[in-house]
Order: sequence, then C-alpha cells, then structure tokens
Amino acid sequence: MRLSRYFMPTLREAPADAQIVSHQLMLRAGMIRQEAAGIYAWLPLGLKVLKKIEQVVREEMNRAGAVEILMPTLQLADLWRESGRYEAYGDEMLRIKDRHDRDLLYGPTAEEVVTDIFRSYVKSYKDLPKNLYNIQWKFRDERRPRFGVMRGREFLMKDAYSFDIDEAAARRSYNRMFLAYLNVYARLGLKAIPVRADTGPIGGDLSHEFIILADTGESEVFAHRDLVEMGAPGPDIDWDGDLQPLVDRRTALYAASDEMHDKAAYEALPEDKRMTARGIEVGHIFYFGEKYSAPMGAKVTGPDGKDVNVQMGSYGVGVSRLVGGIIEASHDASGIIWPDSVAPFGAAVLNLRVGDAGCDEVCEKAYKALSDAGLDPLYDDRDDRPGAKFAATDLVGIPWQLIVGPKSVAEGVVELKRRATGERQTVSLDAALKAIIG
Ligand code: 5CA
Repeated sequence: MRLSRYFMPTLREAPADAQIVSHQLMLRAGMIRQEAAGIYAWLPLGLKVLKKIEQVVREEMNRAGAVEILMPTLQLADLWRESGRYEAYGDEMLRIKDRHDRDLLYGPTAEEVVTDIFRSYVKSYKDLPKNLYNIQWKFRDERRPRFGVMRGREFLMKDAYSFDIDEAAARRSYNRMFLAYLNVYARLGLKAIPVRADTGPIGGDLSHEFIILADTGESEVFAHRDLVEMGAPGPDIDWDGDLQPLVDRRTALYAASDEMHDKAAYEALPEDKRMTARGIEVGHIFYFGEKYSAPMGAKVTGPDGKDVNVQMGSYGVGVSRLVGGIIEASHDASGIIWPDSVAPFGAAVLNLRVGDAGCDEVCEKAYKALSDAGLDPLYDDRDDRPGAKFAATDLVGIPWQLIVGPKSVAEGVVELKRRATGERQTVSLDAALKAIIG
C-alpha cells in the first residue's frame, strides 16, 4: 500500500477523554473512530488488525474441531422467551420492533439461536459431538461503555457452542476449547491465565475466564506464579486424545478472579509463588449442561433409543477487545508495537526524499520485493518531513522499517530498524530484505 493513497488519519494528540493508553493509541493511529458511546467505525488500519486477530482465532477453532457458521445480529425475541432469558437479560439488551410489531433484539450472545439451529437438524447421538462457532458483532447496552473497544456496546465476539451426548463428552469439548484458547493467545503474543470464574447471565457450573495481565485491566486476579509462566500447549496436541492431563496441569494451580477468590487457599501458597495483578478478560468459557437444551427441546436419540437433552457449553473470545488488549500489553512511549502475527503491515518503506531519483528507485525496488514476498508493505511515499514519517511509523507499530534517504542511497546502503527493540542496522538493500523476509 502506498501511503499517499491510503487512509490513515493519524493524530498528534489523543482526545482528552481517552483514559487508557490503548484507547489513546488506537485514536492517534487512526484505527477507530467513535460514532456513538461504545460504538466505533473501524478505519483501515484498525480493520486490518481486527481481521488478523479474527483469522488467528478462526484457525485455532478449526484446528480444535469447531465448524464456522454465521448467525444474524438480529434475533427473534420469541427464542429468548423459550429459554426464559428475554425478561431476565434486562437493560443490557437492545430491543427492537419490526414493521409487523414483532419483537427483535440485537444479539448480546447466541445460545438461543444456535440451539434453534441445532434442534432443527440434529436428531441422533451419532451426529455428536458438534461445535459450531461464529465471529459476529454483538450488542450489549453497557451502563458504562469505556476504554474504547475494551468495553464497547457494539463489539466483535467469537462465540462457539458445543453439543454433546453426556457430561463426560461435554467435558472433552470444554477441554478442547480450554487448550485452543491458550494457543490463540500465545499466537497473539499474549500471556493468558485461565482463572476459575463466575458464570453470570450465561449460567452453568463450570467456567474459566482467560485474563491477560495489564495494569489498566478491570479484573483483579490471584494466581500461582507457575501458571503464569506455563506456556501454551501448542498446536500439535492430539485433539482426539485425552486432553484432561493437559488441562489438569493448569487447573491444579491456584488462579481466580476477585468474585471467585478463596483467600485461605491463596495464602496457603508459598509466598514467592503468589501473584496478584490486574488483568483484561479476553475470553470466557462455560459448561452449562441442559440450561438451554431442556427448555428449548434440543434432544437427540441416545444409543439406547431414548431421547436425551444435549449437554452444551459456550465459549467466547473478545475479538475487538483483543485489539486494545494487545496494545495494552505491547507499546512504548512512541506508540504501538504489534506482534508480527497481527501487524497491519509486515514492513514499512520510508522514502525520506520523495522525488529524488535514487531514493525513489531504491524504495520502489524494496516495495516490490516485499510485496512479492507477501509481506504486505506500507510505502511512505508522501512528500513530508523525515521526522513526521519516523513518528507515524513508530506510532502505528509496523514491525520492520526500511529507511531510504539520499545519503544512504549514495553509499549504496539502507537503514533497517526493528520496531520492538529500536535496533538499527545500516546494510545493503539485499541484506535488509533478507533480514525482513527471512
Ligand atoms: N455466550 C458466552 C460465550 S460465547 C458469552 O457471551 N460470554 S461473555 O459474556 O463472557 O463474553 C465473551 C467475551 O466477549 C468476554 O470474555 C470479553 O472478552 C468479550 N466482551 C464481553 N463484553 C464486552 C464488551 N462490552 N466490549 C468488548 N468485549 C466484550
């Protein structure tokens, strides 16, 4: 992408009402624009990152055996009357009437819709297990939308729903999601801690939240240090094998959010293993058995010929919240530092003197080579001061910067900068391209 043709409305100053660094940087980098409280337009740079996170989540869901669908944002109130949640959900639900005076709502989650889909088609235990997910916008009329995309009213969620014949099978589905989630966050460059959690309006008796550590987080967590240090299981686990030991290794170590905190159990840990921190909830998984299948009549015929209610769980990832969460975890005084896996562009080419034949030629060559290698480079070909170009490229956090000025061109070299470390090297163009492309 040539920056002269792109739309990246960066700001020198963050608006005063942006309280946390991720919100400030998203506004300054021209990633989002607030349209109403808690409702945002995603500008090109923000959209690119959102789509990359979405894709990482999608790949890990697919790997763990979940199947993608797309459910509508608007749902029929009647389905929620069947489950008994329509009145109970309260003011967070945005209720709408259509021209026929039918009650609709903008979905805050999709247990009812997916249960309706499931019961229409699946009738036998032989078709189980199933896990259906979608990545779709949700609306919750939060009392206090704040911190930009962290607590929005309209936000993008990945929500998966599992259907099983009995509790043992449902736990296997839960375990798959538990481990897949750890892999998602690791690929996003995040350290996520699974903590025992309250189930809230979703319901159920088994639930974990996934929390990433950040001082600005809304949740307080108490955890065993070894859990914080433990890596993700990695993609090569046997998804059809026994996952319980991998889950147990993690759940055996103390970790809880404030609502579920057991002070005595925590204080029984050796002092050097106790860790208290603030964090951001970036995912939440639930096992709730028959909570929706029983009232909505989602039954299958079991091996003995008798009908049973399916056992369900649901699994949410805050996709749009993660954009802010990653920034909270990865930034410095100059701006965002994207992990390579979600960077909006793989590399930036900075032409410090546009119109100079030598600079233009080297930049075009670099731009073409990086494009051909699939790096999706951003070429700053605007007629602007070098200082402004450096500041903008640092601000938007592109992992590699290839800097071309008249002096370096005369010497037959370019400057290569790694955003994360600030490390700079003066090397030939070929060497720079090799370092970036690998
Ligand atoms: N039905 C279940 C799982 S599919 C569910 O809705 N779970 S949830 O309420 O915990 O939401 C899942 C994830 O969405 C949360 O972990 C959080 O990361 C994200 N989320 C929830 N509310 C918001 C919000 N107002 N703004 C941004 N992200 C949110």
